[in-house]
Amino acid sequence: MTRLKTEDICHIKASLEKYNRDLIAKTGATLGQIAAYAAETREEKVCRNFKVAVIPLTCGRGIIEGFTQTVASITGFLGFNSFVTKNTDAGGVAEAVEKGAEILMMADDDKFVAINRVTGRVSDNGEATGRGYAAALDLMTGGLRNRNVLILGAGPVGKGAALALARLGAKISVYDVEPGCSNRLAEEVREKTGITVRIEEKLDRALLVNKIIYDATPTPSFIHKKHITPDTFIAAPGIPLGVDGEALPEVAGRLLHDPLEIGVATMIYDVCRQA
Ligand code: PYL
Repeated sequence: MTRLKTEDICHIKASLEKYNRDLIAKTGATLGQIAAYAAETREEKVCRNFKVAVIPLTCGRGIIEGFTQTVASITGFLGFNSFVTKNTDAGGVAEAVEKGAEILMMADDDKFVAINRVTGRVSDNGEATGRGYAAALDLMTGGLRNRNVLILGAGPVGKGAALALARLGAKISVYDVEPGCSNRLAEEVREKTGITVRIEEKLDRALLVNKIIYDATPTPSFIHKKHITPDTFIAAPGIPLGVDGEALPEVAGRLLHDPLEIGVATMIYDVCRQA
């Protein structure tokens, strides 16, 4: 997982309205509707009475300037009363509870989680981001049932995507620089969904024959103009973007990519959806 930098996220708060309009143009759905679809619920069945506290954690490589404020701006945009605690770490958790927050969100270097301390629901950013982008891709393509989708990267996001895409009825193939990771992903998908995942070993060939691509890698600029056709669709939660600068204009209208928005929206709907 790529560690975000302040410059990756500092634009988000001010451009949420525009980003939401972009999503509607590409998928026909708002950020909230995409998150509701990914959380297998509907917008009106999400309880917005829960108060959300985002807690800065100083452990490991420490605070990312703007990270917790950006997370709170996304949950606020979705209608949740949200705040960033003044205190960090344990003090922040105590402050969140003392201020009556039912939803606690926090990230260290390895995990970013949302916790509903009333219902006990927990959502993990990696898995939620994978599922959120699968939902958005399904909407953008008009439905993935019986269509081939190439997943690049068999990490937590790629795995979350594969399980969600399997449930959407897509035909899945996966490529990872570590073939062992692809095998493990395929094994888990078969166990949980009975769906067979095809393992790709040649990246360039896989990119040339697949029209629907899911980039869950931290690798920059490996998807080139030669890989793009007028009916290419790309979901790219991976940071940095895998589509290179020359190819970007060719696919911009059929590309989904953001550093936090779809993942955070799916997390908060996961833990706030009514039973
Ligand atoms: C959760 C993001 C999504 C992509 N990369 C992940 C990342 O950058 N994780 C690190 C988050 C550290 C946050 C820091 C803070 O400001 O509280 N502990």
